[in-house]
Amino acid sequence: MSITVLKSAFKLRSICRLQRIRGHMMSSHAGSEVLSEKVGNAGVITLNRPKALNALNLPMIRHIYPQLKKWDQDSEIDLVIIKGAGGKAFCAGGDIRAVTDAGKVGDPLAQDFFREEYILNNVIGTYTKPYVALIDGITMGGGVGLSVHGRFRVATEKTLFAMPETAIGLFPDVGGGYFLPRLQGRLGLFLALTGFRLRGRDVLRAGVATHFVESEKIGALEKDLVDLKSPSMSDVAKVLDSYQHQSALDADKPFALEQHMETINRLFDAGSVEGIIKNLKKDGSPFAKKQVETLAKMSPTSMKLTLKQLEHGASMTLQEVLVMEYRLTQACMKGQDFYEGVRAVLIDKDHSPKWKPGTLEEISEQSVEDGFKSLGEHDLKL
Ligand code: QUE
Repeated sequence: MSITVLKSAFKLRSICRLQRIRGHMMSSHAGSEVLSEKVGNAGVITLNRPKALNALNLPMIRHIYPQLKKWDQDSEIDLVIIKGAGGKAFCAGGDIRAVTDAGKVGDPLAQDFFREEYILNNVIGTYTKPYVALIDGITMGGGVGLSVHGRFRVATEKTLFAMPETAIGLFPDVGGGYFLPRLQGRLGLFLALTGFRLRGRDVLRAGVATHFVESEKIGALEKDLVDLKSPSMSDVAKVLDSYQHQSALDADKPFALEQHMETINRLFDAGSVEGIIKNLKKDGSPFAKKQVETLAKMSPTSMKLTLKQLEHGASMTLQEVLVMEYRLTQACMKGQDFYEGVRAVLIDKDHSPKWKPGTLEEISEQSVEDGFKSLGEHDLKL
């Protein structure tokens, strides 16, 4: 063997070893950011980045996805539970800052993150075993994608739900185009455009959660669930129903949006963002005025994309919606508002984004349509 061949063989081995070390570091890193364990007959996933409110990053997605696939085939596992560590959040969103950092320098993370996140959302939406998301705390954006497509979503008085993406120049993704238009009346469009926050029992009343259980009972509920022997969907439902029946907190408080639902349904039915804002201004009620103020802060481009996303999504499957949303992420990565929104809200925290274009009137129908165009071989495949 020549010296050169030996040298390159040595080099190759070093590279391989380095990659193995890197792989170990990545997996142990991810191992601490997500805990997965078998407890009784249950697979339990704990999102474990409490300081970041359990915001979802790519290593976490790469841990959860294969785990869920494996457990769906594992005869020892009868149900899956997903929860957040730290007591404050289930999951406050995606690690969007890392995504925009990558987008700026053309790093593939910007494509990989959304692609793999949506593939994970689809696995949850098509899971064959009972999937229980304990959304006991902040649940926004990416955290909604980890819960809302699952069979059971348990809210508590600590649940704070929002799809706030129009504030950062994005749009309510992770299947927002699927579940939002399926909520009562125009509630989903209202939540999508304004980023309105739902709390506690209202998350159930809106149809985002399937159950409401007091936070202090969540530990006992989890124990009862993992102790079930070969439970069916309806066995799991029975346990959740019985806990819900024992939770009377805020039971006689009306839905916070109840008195506004008729207004929302009428004013958000305009078919264009300009029309909705015109309707709200004409209405002139304190509630309508407040929504005009909120919408004035949102990215005009995001609002136009969002309206179309939900209109299309209303008659699409979850899979079709995720393909559409992946196209929209790539359009947002090509524009300016996503970077500017993340800067203003998550980096500098000045909450004064300078949107481009700055007004709805400046945005052409064509530029909105372009965001929905096929990416050809780069389209998301499910
Ligand atoms: C709007 C958003 C997001 C947001 C705040 C908004 C969002 C998101 C986060 C977030 C929160 C906590 C974290 C983190 C990100 O905040 O999408 O990394 O630790 O992910 O007003 O759309």
